[in-house]
Amino acid sequence: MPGLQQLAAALVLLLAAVNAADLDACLSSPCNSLANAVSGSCMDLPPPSAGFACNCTDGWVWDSSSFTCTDLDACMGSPCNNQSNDVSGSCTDLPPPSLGYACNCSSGWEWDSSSGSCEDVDACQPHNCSSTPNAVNNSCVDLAAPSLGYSCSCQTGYSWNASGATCDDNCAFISNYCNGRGNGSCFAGVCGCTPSWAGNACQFDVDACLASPCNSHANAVSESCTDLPPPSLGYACNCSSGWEWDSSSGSCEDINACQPHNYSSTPNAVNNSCVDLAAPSLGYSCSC
Ligand SMILES: *[C@@H]1O[C@H](CO)[C@@H](O)[C@H](O)[C@H]1NC(C)=O
Ligand SMILES: *[C@@H]1O[C@H](CO)[C@@H](O)[C@H](O)[C@H]1NC(C)=O
Ligand SMILES: *[C@@H]1O[C@H](CO)[C@@H](O)[C@H](O)[C@H]1NC(C)=O
Ligand SMILES: *[C@@H]1O[C@H](CO)[C@@H](O)[C@H](O)[C@H]1NC(C)=O
Ligand SMILES: *[C@@H]1O[C@H](CO)[C@@H](O)[C@H](O)[C@H]1NC(C)=O
Ligand SMILES: *[C@@H]1O[C@H](CO)[C@@H](O)[C@H](O)[C@H]1NC(C)=O
Ligand SMILES: *[C@@H]1O[C@H](CO)[C@@H](O)[C@H](O)[C@H]1NC(C)=O
Ligand SMILES: *[C@@H]1O[C@H](CO)[C@@H](O)[C@H](O)[C@H]1NC(C)=O
Ligand SMILES: *[C@@H]1O[C@H](CO)[C@@H](O)[C@H](O)[C@H]1NC(C)=O
Ligand SMILES: *[C@@H]1O[C@H](CO)[C@@H](O)[C@H](O)[C@H]1NC(C)=O
Ligand SMILES: [Ca+2]
Repeated sequence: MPGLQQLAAALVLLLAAVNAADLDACLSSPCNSLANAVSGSCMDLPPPSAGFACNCTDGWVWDSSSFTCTDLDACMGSPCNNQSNDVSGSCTDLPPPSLGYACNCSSGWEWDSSSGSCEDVDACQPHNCSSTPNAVNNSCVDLAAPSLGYSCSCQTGYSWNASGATCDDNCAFISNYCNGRGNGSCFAGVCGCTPSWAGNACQFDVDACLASPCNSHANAVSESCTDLPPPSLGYACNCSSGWEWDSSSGSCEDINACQPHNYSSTPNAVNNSCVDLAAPSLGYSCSC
């Protein structure tokens, strides 16, 4: 039956031709209408596959069984279980365009997507010590995880109080710190100071001139104030010519020209008859 054999051979050839014609699975441009696929990216797959593949936009990968762009589950291999300082089994797949994942980290660590690991939380990022009273600006030192703390260097006279995250006065930390300062006792974190001294270690002479008291005194020279040294709490003003500062009354008094000149020694004058002339005069007169 040579006719039948020829017919079978012709059918095989025909089927091969039909198959060859069907081979370009990209003819209808399927990638142009698929979600998250790149238009015009179709790739016909070689036989025996009758399928095609699309390029997918960032974060999506081609799934050759469903012929769709799918969001890959980056958590599939449980990658967080191998991290140090992670919470085991805590993986979160990141949505496209990311192909990555994030792990929950133990307290004191945080997920860093750039390094892909749990990193020690840097407590100095919000707390650079510049706004901590009596701390040295930008002196922050992060404490190693699991601690969430930090410490600041404190200015002279202060020590770091870790529980309050404050720079507290040395007298609260160092026993006998106030000895030799003020009255030797620490009160609410400050050495008790004897009169006219102030500061955490009684190191400042209280400036009695701060409020510019000489500006409001009659016959005083404005801004001429001189702070008197401790234990005085007072000040002295320069007075205009003819007046002088009297610390007992705290005012500029008319200079008494009769003090050195009682003129018992003035020839032909009446002894102790001196009369002081009113300021601004620096003169006096005697009865003769
Ligand atoms: C598809 O991806 C391949 C491999 O990354 C690239 O060579 C090709 O240019 C892409 N085609 C389109 C249309 O984006
Ligand atoms: C996880 O860690 C184990 C043991 O250290 C190691 O054998 C394995 O290859 C790691 N797996 C991955 C995905 O890194
Ligand atoms: C990971 O952290 C997120 C946000 O804090 C939380 O909602 C989630 O339950 C945590 N997952 C695990 C497994 O710890
Ligand atoms: C310190 O922190 C403050 C407040 O966050 C900020 O204004 C300042 O620029 C920081 N200083 C430095 C040197 O980072
Ligand atoms: C510290 O920073 C504060 C606020 O930024 C600023 O007012 C102060 O002058 C700074 N102190 C020093 C010693 O730089
Ligand atoms: C440290 O700070 C805490 C909290 O503010 C406070 O209770 C404690 O008295 C401070 N310690 C000292 C020694 O000042
Ligand atoms: C020391 O100074 C403190 C604070 O000014 C005061 O309360 C206390 O009475 C003083 N003590 C003595 C013995 O002077
Ligand atoms: C006040 O008097 C002192 C001493 O005579 C002098 O040195 C100083 O310059 C005077 N100051 C003013 C502001 O007049
Ligand atoms: C007057 O001054 C002289 C010399 O300074 C002095 O010896 C005398 O006691 C004074 N007399 C009176 C009454 O103050
Ligand atoms: C005045 O005082 C002088 C010296 O103290 C004395 O020598 C003289 O006798 C006195 N004159 C009168 C009138 O009291
Ligand atoms: Ca003083």
